[in-house]
Amino acid sequence: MTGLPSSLSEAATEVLLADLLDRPILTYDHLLYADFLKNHLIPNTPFLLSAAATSSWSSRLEWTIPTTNASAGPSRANLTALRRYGHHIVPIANTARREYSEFERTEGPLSEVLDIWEGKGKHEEAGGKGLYVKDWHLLEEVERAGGGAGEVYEVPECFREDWLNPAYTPYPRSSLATPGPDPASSPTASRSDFRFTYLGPAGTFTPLHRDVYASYSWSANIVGRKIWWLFPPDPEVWRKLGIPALGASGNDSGMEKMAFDVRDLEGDVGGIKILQEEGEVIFVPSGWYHQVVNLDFCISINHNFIAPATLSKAYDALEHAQMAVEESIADVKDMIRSRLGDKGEFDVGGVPEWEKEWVDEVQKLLEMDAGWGWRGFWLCVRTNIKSPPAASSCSTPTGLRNSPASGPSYCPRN
Ligand SMILES: O=C(O)CCC(=O)C(=O)O
Repeated sequence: MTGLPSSLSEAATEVLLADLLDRPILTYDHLLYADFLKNHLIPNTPFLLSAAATSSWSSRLEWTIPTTNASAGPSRANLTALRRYGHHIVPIANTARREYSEFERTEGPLSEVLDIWEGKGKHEEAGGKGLYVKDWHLLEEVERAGGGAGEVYEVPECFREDWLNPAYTPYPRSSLATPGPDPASSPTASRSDFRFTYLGPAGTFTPLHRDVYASYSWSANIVGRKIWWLFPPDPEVWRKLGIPALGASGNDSGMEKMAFDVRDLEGDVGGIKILQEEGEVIFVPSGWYHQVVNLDFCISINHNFIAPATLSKAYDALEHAQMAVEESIADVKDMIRSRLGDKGEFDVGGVPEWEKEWVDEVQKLLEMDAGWGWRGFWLCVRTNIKSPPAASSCSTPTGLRNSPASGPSYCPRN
């Protein structure tokens, strides 16, 4: 891509493109909700939607400039068009600098990052070629300013039964007990929705991870190409990636051995390597680890979502996270009991006083650690049952829904 920085040499690009199979997963021009449900959501398998799915999006028309050089791809990024959002405070990862299991991260106005990429601003590394704007809540900011997400994109039909995001409601369902600053009082992007925009030069990347809450995600390339590695929840694959075995307790010990960048691993580690072309949308199944490298300057939009057909996965993930929190602060339970003494055994509405305090402590940490607790989970279920997000043609027939595991909203463990 002319003009914009890149941390990828031609040789590095060639290596990335080298062992790609032609279309290793199915690609559809259009996918009906019923087929999505039957063939991908419930079996939990990935697929691509072709660029036809995004061809009418305003962002694809406005944020791209057609190229004449075929080897540079059909378009290049139009950063000038993004300057209307220059005042947004965006999260910025420096993918050239690793910090523990993440990158060094800062926040700043989008206009400053655009300046650096366009050679007008200062950054210690020439052109800011490692800088990656990640998890920018662009759509929420647009809505908060009185606009509609339609000024940027339209959610593909098959992804409309989304229990995490406000695709068809005027305001984000920010009451889902997700952590983050109060949108009204903070100048920074809020954390209340799961609709993200990413932009960064060739070579910027997202390390190996799986998505929060056992959610699914879809990701659309507005401009540029990405390489994806997708790894199914298979014990043998996980072993090669250094991930503790499936079904191990919720305890995250051992995760420090997990690969950060799969390009550093030797031999065949399994999984699927996919080239996502400009305009295409990829579906990432729940619980699949994945890594992404930008081959060109890329702008992409993605949603994480939870669907009622597989609600029990989100329930299980939260239960595991709770077990991990309980294990990690087991000593706090004894401290509470000895502080309250006999008074703590006093029964309030069927639950001893010490247990109420312990449950509150666990839930507080769970919200910080897993992003939500049981209150947020059940609020999400109730909100979506009362006011379904999608037309009935795009929602799971009742008989196919997984009933969430029964029981009270929180089962204390001794
Ligand atoms: O595009 C990227 O860099 C990362 C996207 C991703 O990991 C996701 O959608 O879950």
